[in-house]
Amino acid sequence: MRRIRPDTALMLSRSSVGRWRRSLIVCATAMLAAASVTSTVRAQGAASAVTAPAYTFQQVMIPTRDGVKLNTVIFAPKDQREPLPFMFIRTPYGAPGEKFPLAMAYPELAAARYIFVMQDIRGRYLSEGQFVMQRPPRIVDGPGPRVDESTDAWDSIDWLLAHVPNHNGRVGMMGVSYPGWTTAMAMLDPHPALAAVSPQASPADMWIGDDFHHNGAFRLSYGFEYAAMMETSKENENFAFDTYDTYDWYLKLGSLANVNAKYLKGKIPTWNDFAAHPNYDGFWQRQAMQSYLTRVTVPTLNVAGWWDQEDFYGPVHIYRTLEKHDARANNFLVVGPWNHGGWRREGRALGKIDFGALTGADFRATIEAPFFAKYLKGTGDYVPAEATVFESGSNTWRTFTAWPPKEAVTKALYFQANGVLSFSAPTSTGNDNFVSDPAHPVPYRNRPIEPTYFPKGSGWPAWLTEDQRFVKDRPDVLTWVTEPLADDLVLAGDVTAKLQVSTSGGDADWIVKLIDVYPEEYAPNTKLGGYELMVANDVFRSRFRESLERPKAMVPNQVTPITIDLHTQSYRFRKGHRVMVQLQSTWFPLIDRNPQTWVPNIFEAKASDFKAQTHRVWRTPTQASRVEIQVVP
Ligand code: PG9
Repeated sequence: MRRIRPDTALMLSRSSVGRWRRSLIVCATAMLAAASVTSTVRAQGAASAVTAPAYTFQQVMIPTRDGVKLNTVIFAPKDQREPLPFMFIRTPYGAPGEKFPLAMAYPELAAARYIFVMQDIRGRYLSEGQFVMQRPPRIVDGPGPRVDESTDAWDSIDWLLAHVPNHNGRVGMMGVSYPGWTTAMAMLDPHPALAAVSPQASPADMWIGDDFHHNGAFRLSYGFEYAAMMETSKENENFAFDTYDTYDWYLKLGSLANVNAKYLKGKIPTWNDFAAHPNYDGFWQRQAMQSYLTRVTVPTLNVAGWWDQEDFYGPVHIYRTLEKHDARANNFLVVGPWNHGGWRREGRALGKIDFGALTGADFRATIEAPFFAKYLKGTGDYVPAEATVFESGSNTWRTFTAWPPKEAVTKALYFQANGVLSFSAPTSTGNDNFVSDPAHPVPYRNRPIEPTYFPKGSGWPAWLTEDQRFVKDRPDVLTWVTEPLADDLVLAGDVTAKLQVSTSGGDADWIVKLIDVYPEEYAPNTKLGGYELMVANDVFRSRFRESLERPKAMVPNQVTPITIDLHTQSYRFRKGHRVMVQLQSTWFPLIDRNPQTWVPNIFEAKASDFKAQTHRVWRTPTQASRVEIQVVP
């Protein structure tokens, strides 16, 4: 097993740790030697310099209500004279040590002066207690555990207010992904001093749409590798693959029952939970945030990335659910052209796609820092927009008074014969079909598929922007495409696939991808000629079409409606580009293989249950398969 201690990157999502750790360490020595650090960020198009003071370091064990002590580090400006607010981050990835290059990780906030506090959550790294993956909120005044991430945040804030000098009585919390989720947990039942939060890429529901499943389809490579990394020891420990291309490793694994039989031996609680709870039962429902999001307790800046490979559903869902309770207009949304946590980096490009500006630095300087300054210090004249979204394609930031925009209208892109996609419904009957063979699943990204957290670099962080031409010659991928667009087509809002499908088997997965096809001659970058960029996508496992809790077999060869939420986007398909829809049934090894015969629990399927089946996608005037998109004029 390879052990990686991401001690310099606690605030970042796990998947970005490797890259950040390397770049931060390279600069750390020089940076820490200097009394102050200057970092240049672009703010609303104009270059401006921010200077961070030097910070002191202190490490303490904060006691919580059940006696468990949490390892906590505190950085305060060395020259602090005035009372300052706290900026509090709770992480499972290891609170940093004294040499942490704070001003590189948080240039704008470090320059703006906060008392930074970073803490190992219960059971991780140097904290006491037991780690529970996404510990569900306790039932207030009810039976069950008396502590959760919300009480740990509360108790820690109480302690900080009593023991750290020269604070102004206000606390902000923020974090990306797991630390974003701990931020959201703290806001559910907030300490009175908690004055502003920014949950960034926080998961909201691990069965519906975040890291571990999408619509019940299990995210095998992510779920397996993350659970093993988190629960093999108190510190991150990557699973030791003996195969570089994990596509081969997972295929050789065979049935998911072999994971415990051959490798994990029942020792990883989260894997055991995956296997014991294949459906949307009480286990997942208790953990999901939906039922707890009943009020906006403090000003909340929700942040998401359009190409987030881990948690895109979560932050958008949290925003939308809170919005129903936001009478005082304190709930805001920002979505940029980022992968998981991409806003903590420059944000100029993702994979081969260039967004024309330092979008991460722009966000931090013009939205995040002013947001916290307003609510934690009462300074500045920042007025948050309801929704700030980056429109990729035109590469511009846009603001809206609601998301999706009130003015958006729904248009349908219909599947037609001969691979045609058009805005008019089909007039004749037919279907497109393919054989899906679990022995030869379609790779979700171009092979070789390195381990998700491969220390020497992995295609995982940017896979959603990969050129989809790599599956062009697969007979088990269906494609429909429009003519070149006569005008720009501006998608701003939700994307939904409405399919009419049948299968010769007892179950099937449906993966739909909405794609922007660049012109063959693409002047801005000739190397992107014909590029196929995924704009929206997701998977649906047929067994959950009628009920997420009680799965049901498909009736062989019966045409069945399936609706797939492809989420939401802000994207300008430029004139001359074409719009494409691709449909396939496997996305391996990100999504586990569906045996395609009926078994009650796929985690217990036998090798002989996996069978090739013929899947059909129907297009008739009355049963028209289509992708609906919300567009603005
Ligand atoms: N996506 C990661 C995660 C968050 C919460 C639970 C499980 C995984 C992360 O990057 O932190």
